[in-house]
Amino acid sequence: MSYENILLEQPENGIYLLTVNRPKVLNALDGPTLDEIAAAVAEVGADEDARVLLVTGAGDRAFVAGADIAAMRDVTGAEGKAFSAKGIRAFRSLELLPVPAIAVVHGYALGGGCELAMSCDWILASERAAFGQPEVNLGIIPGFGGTQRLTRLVGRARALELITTARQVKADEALALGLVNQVHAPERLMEEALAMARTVAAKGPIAVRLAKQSVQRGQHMDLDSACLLENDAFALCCSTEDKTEGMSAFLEKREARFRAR
Ligand code: CO8
Repeated sequence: MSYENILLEQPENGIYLLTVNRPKVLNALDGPTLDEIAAAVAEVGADEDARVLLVTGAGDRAFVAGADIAAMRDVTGAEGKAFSAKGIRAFRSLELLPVPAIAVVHGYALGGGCELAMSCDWILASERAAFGQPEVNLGIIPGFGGTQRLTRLVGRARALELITTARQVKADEALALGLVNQVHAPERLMEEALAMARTVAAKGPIAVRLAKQSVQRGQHMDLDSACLLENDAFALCCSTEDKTEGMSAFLEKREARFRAR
């Protein structure tokens, strides 16, 4: 499939790279871009050989500087609701992508950009990254799930402080808050992200998918239901050839050759 506002590439077997590609407006998200992100996520989700998705922004200034303000200025309440719902759907599909999605954030991740990053399973940031939910500066609130995901990631008090003051946090503070997993020098960021993607891609593919499903689905359930979900997923792992291969490889002191069976 061809895209105009994003790039979808496969730099290595099983590793996809989605780049939001509107650098002139710091990769701001308009309706067509959200549609393309949703379509790309569906494309990756349909590929049984997919192992990991990296998500980034074009250029060195921004991951994504938010929803496109020019596209939003004159929207009515109903149109704003539809635009917000489009983003919520696209980002939820990313969160529920069967394989891990890693946000690779250099520069600004503001508003919808911070929301996009938080919809990935975890975030790697460059030392120059800056995160924030500046929507109240514009007389709106986050509308692509930011009030919910930021709260779940950093807690209610910190989320409300950041959302109501519109304060930006730099990479080191984002790391301390638990918003990002790792911080790297800008010139090392993509190589570190690819190395992490390779690490994940080398593990048992069915196990990785079931681990993601258990965490993402289970975190919104009560503990007993969530543990039952894990219990079923564990049983499914035990029925795979990969489980026999992984354990045999360990006992025979060799590398496992997983076949996603
Ligand atoms: N939308 C549209 N254009 C943008 C955006 C944006 N979010 N961000 C930057 N641009 C454009 C600028 O207008 C500028 O265009 P031009 O060259 O034609 O003047 C170009 O990108 C470069 O930007 P700057 O010149 O401003 O670059 P600076 O380095 O001076 O500043 C900043 C960088 C600090 C990132 C600054 O551009 C900025 O503050 N951007 C806006 C950040 C923001 O407020 N983001 C939140 C947007 S609202 C949102 O995301 C809500 C999500 C939920 C929506 C729900 C639907 C209703």
